[in-house]
Amino acid sequence: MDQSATEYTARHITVLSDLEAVRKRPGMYIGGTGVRGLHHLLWEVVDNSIDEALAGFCRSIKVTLHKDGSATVEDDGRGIPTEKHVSGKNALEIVLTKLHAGGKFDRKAYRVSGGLHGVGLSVVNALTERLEVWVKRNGKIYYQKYRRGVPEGDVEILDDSNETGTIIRFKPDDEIFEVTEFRYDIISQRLKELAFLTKGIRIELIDERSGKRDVFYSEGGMAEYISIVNKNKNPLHEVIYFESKKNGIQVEVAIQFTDSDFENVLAFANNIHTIEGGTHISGFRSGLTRAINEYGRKYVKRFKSLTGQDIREGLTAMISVRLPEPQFEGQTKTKLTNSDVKTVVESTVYLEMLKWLEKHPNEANLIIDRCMLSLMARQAAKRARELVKRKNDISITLPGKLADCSSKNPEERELFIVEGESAGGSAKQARDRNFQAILPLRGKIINVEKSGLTKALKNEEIKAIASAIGAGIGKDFDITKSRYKRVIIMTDADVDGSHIRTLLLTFFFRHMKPLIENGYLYIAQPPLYRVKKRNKVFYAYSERELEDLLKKMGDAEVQRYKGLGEMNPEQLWETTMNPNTRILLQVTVEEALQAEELFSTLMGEDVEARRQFIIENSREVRNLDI
Ligand code: 0RA
Repeated sequence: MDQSATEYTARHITVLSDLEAVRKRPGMYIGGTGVRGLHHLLWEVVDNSIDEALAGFCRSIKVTLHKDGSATVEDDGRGIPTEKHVSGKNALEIVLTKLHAGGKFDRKAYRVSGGLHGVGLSVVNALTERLEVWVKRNGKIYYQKYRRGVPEGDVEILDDSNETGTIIRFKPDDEIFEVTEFRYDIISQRLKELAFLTKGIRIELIDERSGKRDVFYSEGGMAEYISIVNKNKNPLHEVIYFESKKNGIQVEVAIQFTDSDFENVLAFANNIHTIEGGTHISGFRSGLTRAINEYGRKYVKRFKSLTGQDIREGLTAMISVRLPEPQFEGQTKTKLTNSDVKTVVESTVYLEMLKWLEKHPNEANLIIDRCMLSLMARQAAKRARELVKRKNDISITLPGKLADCSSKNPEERELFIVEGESAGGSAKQARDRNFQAILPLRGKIINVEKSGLTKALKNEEIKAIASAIGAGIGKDFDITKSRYKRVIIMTDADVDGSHIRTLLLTFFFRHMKPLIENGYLYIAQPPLYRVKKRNKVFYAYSERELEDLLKKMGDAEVQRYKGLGEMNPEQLWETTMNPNTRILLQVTVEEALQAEELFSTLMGEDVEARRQFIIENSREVRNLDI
């Protein structure tokens, strides 16, 4: 056999085997084939463009969602290399077909965006029905197209051009993905986040399916983000911002203290939101605690040593680190574990913060006063808690409105938290009183994001929930004492219901986090419609399900449930409470955090935006796997 023919076959085989590996186990590369995996394709391409921006070569990115289900990402970076590779192939084809293309074209080792996704464009290519790429570089426009990862021809030159950049258009493969529809809400939220993380970059999002369009651009980046988050709070000073680079680790921090009771620290590693924290957060905390204590001891009369907790009450901050090989662990792979990051962040925060305090003595005093106040409040709260514990143990006096269940076996006991008296009444009739308890909430529960634990504990509804569960609250919470194995939030499928659900999620997240971490917290899914034809009855849990049902059944009698109270007890039992037929949504830390984040940060006090969000998402929670 002739030499070049063998070589061709060998090369051909590796490309095919890379492709097959990815198509056989897509989950290994993109984490799954649901909504999350689908969007990973887009993040992989966008992260490449962001990398060009971070390297200083790209100023704008445009993402277009097309009517045919494909998406285009366009940037004005250097363009993917189009030189001839040693193998004789065009580098562009190598980048798009070889796993970890290797050597000069493999940017994995030093890429700093998307460490979680960083799987390479060849993975995207392998999982798409078709992909087209245009590269403007060296005065030309290069083009190539692929089908399910296989080139449909060589790289061609289309035209001359004096611009540079890359355009990638791809359509996710419906043989691979369970869902192939890109979601505007998910994409716009992430692009907005990326714009704040990469100051100066312009990111445009166009949805040709709906006509929606957004442009995200932030001159001030993280500092601007912090001032938006704190828009409706009372900041004690201008946003503090600093950055550093040591041992290949780049650190950016924005800090602002407010007079609110809450800590809000957002952390990112290589642009990934590290929900589970990690070494960058611990470095930040110890650096900040050291700087403030040192300043206080040096310059403040009658100063008392402050704990990290005292210092962080009322603190809003954002930390972003970028490093070559990030390591992630944890349930959602969002905990950064590189140990050298802690040292670098700690020393940067300590030095820069101390320097800032010394330069701004008036603001420094305000901050120290604020921290001392937390210290006193903490000590007072501790005394009060001890008193309460002795006087009436929270777990002994059950709330009057609780309709408890009779089973003594904690493994099967369930608590339904229901909004309103009338829904509470239906639920009491519907339940299996052997193992299901009902706690109706009367008034609105307060927004714990805006008030501390002391205030929260004065709220009747919160007190009732805490005593029914009987496992304490805040630092004293002990999951092993929980009187129920499942705590189920059951609210109406309307705006008010979503609002209450969000408030409850925020409360549980802030003050009973182990309940979520251990998988005890659930959301009930009542149906939206009852569809009846002759004597057959069906339930629809979304608008789409209703449409599908009506298509199948033709003419039928449709009843819309405006609230749980409108269902008779049998219907409520069958659709929402019976363990054999109901659909429960288990709440994860990620979801609770998302609810809280949406609530407390980006939207702030923008009531209309918040209302709109709740309307759009009140049913979406069923497939919130992002
Ligand atoms: C490999 C090497 C270089 C750039 C890129 C890939 C690149 C990839 C994408 C994907 C979307 N936009 C992109 N922009 C650039 C470095 C090129 C050089 O050294 O000139």
